[in-house]
Amino acid sequence: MPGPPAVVAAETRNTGKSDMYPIGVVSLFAELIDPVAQHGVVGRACERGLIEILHESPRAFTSDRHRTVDDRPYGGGPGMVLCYEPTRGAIGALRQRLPAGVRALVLSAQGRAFDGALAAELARAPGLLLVAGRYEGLDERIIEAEELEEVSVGDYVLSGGELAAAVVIDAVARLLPGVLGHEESGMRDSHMDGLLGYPQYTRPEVIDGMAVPEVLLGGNHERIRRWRLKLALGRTWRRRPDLLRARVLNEEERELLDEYRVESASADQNS
Ligand code: 9D3
Repeated sequence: MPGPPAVVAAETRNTGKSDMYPIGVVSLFAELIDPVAQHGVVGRACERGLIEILHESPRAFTSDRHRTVDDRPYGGGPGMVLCYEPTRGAIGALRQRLPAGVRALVLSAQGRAFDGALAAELARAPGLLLVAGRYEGLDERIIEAEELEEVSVGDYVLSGGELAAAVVIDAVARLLPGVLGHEESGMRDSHMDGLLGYPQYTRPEVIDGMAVPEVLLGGNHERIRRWRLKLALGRTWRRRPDLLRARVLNEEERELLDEYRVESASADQNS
């Protein structure tokens, strides 16, 4: 049931509420970001006026007959480069509609790695301006003149910045006041922060010979809490030791992780 586009042209901006978080997006392909703004947590935040996503295309700021937005790179080489004038035109139009002090980012494979700490910083800003490149990138002078911060979403090559912009929008929106319901936000500031998730199960109790762990059926909430914390610690230790090194463990957590290690060592011997 896709409704009207949630990513709207910049001139159709709503009346700005004080608790509204505006996000400007410069992109040639707003259609790639729109699904994120139409569904789930971000979709509801848009509907409720907690965030607003404004879009401008560099295409609208061309003056030649062919609406040229890109050109060949100086020095030669493959691909095309987004041109200075149309891109700055789109950025300028959005800046007029955004408050002073927005964080201005360009999504780029050459950027600093996006993570939860940066998402939290961005959520504390009065709004966000995201520039999504296509082709081989944008003319470097756009980044310099607009003082854009270069941000990457991971070490792999995408075809453009739009999906990365959608990732940033989703991660930031979840941290804005009022965006998550009580149940969801309760999960956020829990003691499991900075750890991978624990295993989840739902009905039926046994399927294809695989049973739900006994502890989860008993209703002993303290045992369940400790089992989940142990599994979260164990998985993080095995899969993401970098996350564990960045986190201080309390005494209970150290004990539970030691238990996990002992149990997984004896399990290794059995296999
Ligand atoms: C070395 C020449 N190019 C590789 C084909 C560099 C390059 C240009 C353009 C690499 C990627 C892109 C398009 N990617 C993005 O715009 C992008 C991105 C990414 O590719 N990976 C992770 N995060 C991001 S944010 C934007």
